[in-house]
Amino acid sequence: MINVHVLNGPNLNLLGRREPDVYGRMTLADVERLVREKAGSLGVGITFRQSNHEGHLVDWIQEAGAQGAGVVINAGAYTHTSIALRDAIAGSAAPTVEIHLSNVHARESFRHHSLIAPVSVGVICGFGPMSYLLGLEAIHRVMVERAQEAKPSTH
Ligand code: CA2
Repeated sequence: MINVHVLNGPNLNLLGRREPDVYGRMTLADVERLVREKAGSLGVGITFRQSNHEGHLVDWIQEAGAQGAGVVINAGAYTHTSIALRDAIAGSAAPTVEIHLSNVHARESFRHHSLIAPVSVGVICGFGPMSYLLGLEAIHRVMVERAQEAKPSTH
């Protein structure tokens, strides 16, 4: 079975409770419900976590890699600052999709640069909670393709 760890960084625990004009009214628990629903239809196992602490996110990326799982990560503001997260993604075997609720490119210039994008398979941003579902679908397809490529050919 394909397993995906959906990781959420700092302040995302506040989702739905502050800044609804930027991030919408759904809570992180609502987003988790949507992700689990979609994962059920894809037959994907989900681990869904949030932390305000960089080191926890590093530990969880390493854990996903060690388990052969994929990662969908909304690293929040650490996206723009964290060499530690970049190194964790680069050093783990976990294929990773970076996601954001907001369109970071339509916001302040300090949000335009991601330290983790170059070590991720791809980036999805600007679709609100749907970014999580698109990220899940993307990582699922990448992992299915990679598993097929790894199989010895029958002819
Ligand atoms: O758009 C995204 O998903 C972000 O990753 C959200 C981060 C921000 O630093 C990134 O540039 C883009 C901020 C997460 C803070 O979430 C809050 C949610 C509700 C209220 C306050 C903060």
